[in-house]
Amino acid sequence: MEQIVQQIEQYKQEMQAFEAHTPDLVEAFRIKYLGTKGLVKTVMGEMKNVPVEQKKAFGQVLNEFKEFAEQRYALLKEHAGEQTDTGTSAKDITLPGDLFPVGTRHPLNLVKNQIISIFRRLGFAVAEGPEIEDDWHNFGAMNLPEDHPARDMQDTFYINQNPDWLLRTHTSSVQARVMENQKPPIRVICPGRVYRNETISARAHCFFHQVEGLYIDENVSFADLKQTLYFFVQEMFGQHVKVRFRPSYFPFTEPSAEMDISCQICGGEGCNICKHTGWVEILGSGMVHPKVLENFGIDSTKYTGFAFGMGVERITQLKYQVNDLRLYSQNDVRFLKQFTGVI
Ligand code: 2NL
Repeated sequence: MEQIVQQIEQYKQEMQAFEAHTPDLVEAFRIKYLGTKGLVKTVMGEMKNVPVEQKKAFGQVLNEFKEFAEQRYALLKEHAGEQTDTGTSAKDITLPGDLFPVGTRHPLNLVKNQIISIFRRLGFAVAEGPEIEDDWHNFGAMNLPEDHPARDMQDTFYINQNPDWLLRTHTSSVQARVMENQKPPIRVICPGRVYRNETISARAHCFFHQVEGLYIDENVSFADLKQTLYFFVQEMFGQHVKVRFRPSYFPFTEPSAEMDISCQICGGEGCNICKHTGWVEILGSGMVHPKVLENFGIDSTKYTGFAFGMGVERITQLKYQVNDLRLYSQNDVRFLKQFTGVI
């Protein structure tokens, strides 16, 4: 087998050196290598002489040889005529060129940009921060007690222990940095990737994308929270959307509430997406806990604030009916291409 492999290598070198400036020469190449009595066919005939245990490896060599010959032929064919000195070309150079395939924006980025533009109109600035955080900015400052389950190794990816560095589990850490560096009034949203140690499935992933928001000033009330978030979903989903708030609990807000919108799939009639309730949860929110304010030297008797956090995947799922989280990171162009034309 070694001998024949060497022979193949030699043929490949010959093919590489083969020059064909005219269609006749290209045809000669085809007959010599790819014709019914060509060298590729001849070499393939050697398969019957190869011992059984080497057949698989030899098959691979053969396939690769055949592809090489075909590619070389295609290339010669394409360039034949280009270097003729007759002054005429086989190509019509006045034809319009081939269009470049144009990519699309990722659906998560489309939705993130829409969210940002809605809050921009309400005067929110955009802040970004590191994905690797320390314990204080991710947990401590947010009023999460030492024994809170979110701090558990099972839930959080730790990069280092003592001092603790971790992959941020929410973008509250960015808002913590804003509060560290700015005085109220503060009005920011923080979009970004966050990480949680989850087993990957259609409904859970080890990373997802959040937009959190924070508004601190004098006299900021729960009514402001409700109206801001109501405005947001109307801009995002349409004027007809209904909202409801349910009491909830987060260590960093008090009181806390989750916001549901009327199901965009069935219009509130009841379907699989809303589990036949007519409502789907889209975000968590609440009035910033006084301890969180005080952690940054903000006088909680003078200032109040509201905050919220939403998952970009969730909003995208509701807007575009994407029902498997894994699609977002598989980079399958059949999925991504469906968002062509959405700005
Ligand atoms: C959720 C819930 C929430 C916040 C995030 C926040 C940030 C600061 C202070 C207080 Cl700096 N709160 N963020 C508040 C309530 C809920 O997220 O389910 N997110 C996907």
